[in-house]
Amino acid sequence: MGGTQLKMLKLLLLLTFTEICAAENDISLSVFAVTSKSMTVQWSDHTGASSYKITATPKNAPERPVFAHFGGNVVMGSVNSLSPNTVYTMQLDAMDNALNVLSRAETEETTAPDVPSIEKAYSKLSNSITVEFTEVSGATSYILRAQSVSGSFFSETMVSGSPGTAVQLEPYTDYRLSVMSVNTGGRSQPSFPVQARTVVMPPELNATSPSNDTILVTWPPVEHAVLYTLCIIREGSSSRHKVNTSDTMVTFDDLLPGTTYCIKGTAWDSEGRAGDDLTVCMITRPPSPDVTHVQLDLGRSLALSVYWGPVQGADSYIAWTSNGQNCSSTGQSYCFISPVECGQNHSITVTAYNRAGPSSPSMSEDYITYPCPPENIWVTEPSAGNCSVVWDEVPLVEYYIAFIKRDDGMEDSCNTTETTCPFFCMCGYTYLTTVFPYNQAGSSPTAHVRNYTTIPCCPQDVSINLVSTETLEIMWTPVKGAELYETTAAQTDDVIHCNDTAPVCALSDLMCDTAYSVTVTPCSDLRGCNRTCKAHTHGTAPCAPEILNMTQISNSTYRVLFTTPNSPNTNYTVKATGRYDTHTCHSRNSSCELTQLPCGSTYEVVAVATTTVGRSLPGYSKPLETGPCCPMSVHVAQVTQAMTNVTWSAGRGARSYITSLMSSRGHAKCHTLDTHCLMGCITCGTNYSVNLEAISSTGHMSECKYHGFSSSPCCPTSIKLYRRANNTLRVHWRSLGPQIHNHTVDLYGTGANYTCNAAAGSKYCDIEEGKCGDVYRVVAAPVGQDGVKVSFCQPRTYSVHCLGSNAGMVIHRGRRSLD
Ligand SMILES: *C1O[C@H](CO)[C@@H](O)[C@H](O)[C@H]1NC(C)=O
Ligand SMILES: *[C@@H]1O[C@H](CO)[C@@H](O)[C@H](O)[C@H]1NC(C)=O
Ligand SMILES: *[C@@H]1O[C@H](CO)[C@@H](O)[C@H](O)[C@H]1NC(C)=O
Ligand SMILES: *[C@@H]1O[C@H](CO)[C@@H](O)[C@H](O)[C@H]1NC(C)=O
Ligand SMILES: *[C@@H]1O[C@H](CO)[C@@H](O)[C@H](O)[C@H]1NC(C)=O
Ligand SMILES: *[C@@H]1O[C@H](CO)[C@@H](O)[C@H](O)[C@H]1NC(C)=O
Ligand SMILES: *[C@@H]1O[C@H](CO)[C@@H](O)[C@H](O)[C@H]1NC(C)=O
Ligand SMILES: *[C@@H]1O[C@H](CO)[C@@H](O)[C@H](O)[C@H]1NC(C)=O
Ligand SMILES: *[C@@H]1O[C@H](CO)[C@@H](O)[C@H](O)[C@H]1NC(C)=O
Ligand SMILES: *[C@@H]1O[C@H](CO)[C@@H](O)[C@H](O)[C@H]1NC(C)=O
Ligand SMILES: *[C@@H]1O[C@H](CO)[C@@H](O)[C@H](O)[C@H]1NC(C)=O
Ligand SMILES: *[C@@H]1O[C@H](CO)[C@@H](O)[C@H](O)[C@H]1NC(C)=O
Repeated sequence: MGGTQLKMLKLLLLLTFTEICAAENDISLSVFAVTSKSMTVQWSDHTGASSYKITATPKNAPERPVFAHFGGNVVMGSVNSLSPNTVYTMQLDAMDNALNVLSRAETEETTAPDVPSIEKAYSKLSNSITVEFTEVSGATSYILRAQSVSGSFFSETMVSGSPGTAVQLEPYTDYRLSVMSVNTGGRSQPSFPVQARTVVMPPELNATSPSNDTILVTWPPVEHAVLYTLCIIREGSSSRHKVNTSDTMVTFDDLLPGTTYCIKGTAWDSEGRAGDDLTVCMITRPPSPDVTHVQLDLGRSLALSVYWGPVQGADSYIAWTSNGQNCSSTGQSYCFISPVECGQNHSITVTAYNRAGPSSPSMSEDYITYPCPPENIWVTEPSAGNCSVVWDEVPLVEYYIAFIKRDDGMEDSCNTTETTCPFFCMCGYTYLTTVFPYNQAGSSPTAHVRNYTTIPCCPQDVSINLVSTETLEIMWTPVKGAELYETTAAQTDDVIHCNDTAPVCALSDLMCDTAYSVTVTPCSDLRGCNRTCKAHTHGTAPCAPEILNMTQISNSTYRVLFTTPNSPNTNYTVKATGRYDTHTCHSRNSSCELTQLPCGSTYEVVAVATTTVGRSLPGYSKPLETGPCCPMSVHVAQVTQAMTNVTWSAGRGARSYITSLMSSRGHAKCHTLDTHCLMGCITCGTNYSVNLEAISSTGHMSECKYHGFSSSPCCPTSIKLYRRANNTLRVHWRSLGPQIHNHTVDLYGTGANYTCNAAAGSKYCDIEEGKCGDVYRVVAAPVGQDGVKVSFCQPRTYSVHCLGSNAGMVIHRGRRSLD
């Protein structure tokens, strides 16, 4: 028991006293300490007590009680001469001066067992001494007390029996050792002490394996040691090797690599006592492994798998690449270096490790990674359709495989050692190209993709329709890859007419009768426009002809003159549309004739040009009015010798008429709204031509010719009536004009009427029975060729004298003749 334990005991004591004082009236009793032969009790102070008596009565033994007396100011006392290992009833009596018992208390306790005795004390270990002692009855345990001879060390160790070991001792130090027995009552007195010395400490071996076949053992010198013994045993073997040395370092060589050796070290003191031993086990460094296989793995990222043969005694392995990457493994004989870059040419070594350190590295193994994909890929198209994928050369390549995928799924590829791959590239497609370079490590799992879009193809089925005379509608089926179509018409100085995404365009406001060269150019945003599309020519409708003038060239035919604004070979059609009918004429030059137009009609005349392309717009219309119709019949009736009554039927379209009778000897004319007219100044016996002009309200005139008219023969003049000698009457006249007409003379006398005829050329005629003195009305008239007598010759009245006068008296009652 050290000093600290004592102090604890004192503190306990103090606490107990405090409790006792608290119980003021009743006296309390407790056992403070026991030994094999005594028992020490303590009690609380009782007021008024002048002395205390302690009685120790063995409880189960026939021995006599033992007493002890103490003064009134004492609160602790011992009873001696007790038997060891015996239960005693302890009684305390507090008494006054008259020895009256004031108060009493009782308790029970056992005395400690008997004192044991040491038989032998020796040191096997540098920090302990083992003590063999005799055991005593009743002891529940023993306390081994060790005290350094110098007195600086004190320890008590509880042991259950013999032998017991005192521990925590200093090496190579002398100690005094004694033993105490213990039971429930307390501990006995210490035994007779024995002196013993601890042995030297073991050498603190420090084993290292500087190489795969050596173990170096070093230790610091042990105090009081003069010699050391080291014994090495290979694990799992029974052969051992012993080395004695006074040095503090031993090297064991020719050992197996990666193998554990245990080394036991013992130090000896000058008295030849071996100290305790210490065993250290150490493994030699592992042998170098062999790289068996290096392989590239294509996982999520490129990794290098390194495989090696496992070696004995290795805890872990580290594989190093020549560019400083590493991986390690414990347990498995492979590891992965990741990420590994493409296009590398390096070597790898593997080193095994155990706690002794690393092995020598393995032989290095070369490896290459697959080539990096070319940084730049591009597509060239030196001429339309002839494309090539071209790429940068990359190192460590055996061959390249280039893939070309068209956007409709068609694929093409090249396996080449060159850096170009030609392929046919159709217009209007997008091509995705990529290049994978290969070497024996394989190929990069990823590669750059370059897309290339060709210029869109020209639309194949461009259809051009003339939708109106000046508008062309162009339609085509959309082509792949075209986002916009530019439609141009060459005649319009390359003006773009449509820029549209729709496959239709209307070119309007074009010039008539012009051939336009229409080009549809498909354009894509990426590549621009295909300027090689061929033009499609289509003409516009002919220009509209204009009617210049219309001339009547016969009673029913009109010549129409019009402009010819179109190219030769254009057909022109003139169309006259009337209220009841329509007339047309065609021509390739600038005029045509409308025939059989009825008189007295009005027409709208329009000219239209026609070519194979189409029809022009109609030109402006011009009105055409045919002349009024000539009356169907004209009748000329002579009213008097100098006057005719001309009558005619109405002519369609005519409002007024000019009628004229013409002869070489003069003419007569009248202008009237009526269908008849009287005309004077007619010369008898003359042939007249009969003409009529029918005039419409707008002034159009038709000239009409009719059968000629002959005026009647002239009435004779200078008619004389006279009496002949033999009572006959003679009528004499002069006749005008040719003497070709017979004459008839009628005499209307107061007595009788007479008639006589005269042959042509004759200038008189005679009447047989005339009476003188009578008055006669004489009408001499020529007889026409038709035998009809001219009716309008004027009568003359004569009175015939009987007296031989030759001539009658003329009573003039007629009109003047034209002559
Ligand atoms: C009457 O006389 C004329 C001649 O003077 C003659 O020629 C004629 O014959 C006569 N007539 C008759 C009936 O005699
Ligand atoms: C053992 O020896 C090595 C080298 O000789 C030294 O580095 C190490 O500190 C030593 N260890 C001990 C516990 O002495
Ligand atoms: C042990 O190491 C040496 C070099 O220190 C080396 O030459 C030898 O090959 C190694 N032995 C084995 C088995 O690895
Ligand atoms: C490409 O060509 C090389 C050498 O000519 C050949 O070894 C390889 O198998 C070919 N690859 C393919 C995918 O055809
Ligand atoms: C092609 O490349 C262009 C730009 O380089 C990109 O915008 C386009 O999306 C790509 N097209 C395809 C089909 O990959
Ligand atoms: C334009 O289109 C034509 C016909 O579709 C095609 O043959 C030609 O290659 C294209 N032009 C270009 C430059 O691709
Ligand atoms: C049509 O588009 C082209 C470019 O694509 C442009 O040069 C041209 O001016 C456009 N024409 C019209 C009429 O918008
Ligand atoms: C009709 O027009 C033509 C050409 O202008 C001209 O030569 C001709 O004289 C005209 N005719 C008439 C009757 O006006
Ligand atoms: C026109 O004149 C011709 C003779 O020149 C004649 O036969 C025809 O009947 C006439 N027609 C009209 C309508 O006057
Ligand atoms: C013009 O008309 C003629 C006869 O009607 C026809 O044969 C010819 O084909 C036409 N020409 C054109 C260009 O219409
Ligand atoms: C002329 O003839 C017409 C028709 O026959 C008749 O009505 C008219 O009175 C005649 N005029 C004269 C002066 O005879
Ligand atoms: C004229 O009279 C003669 C006889 O008297 C007759 O023979 C002739 O036919 C008449 N001529 C005409 C034109 O009437």
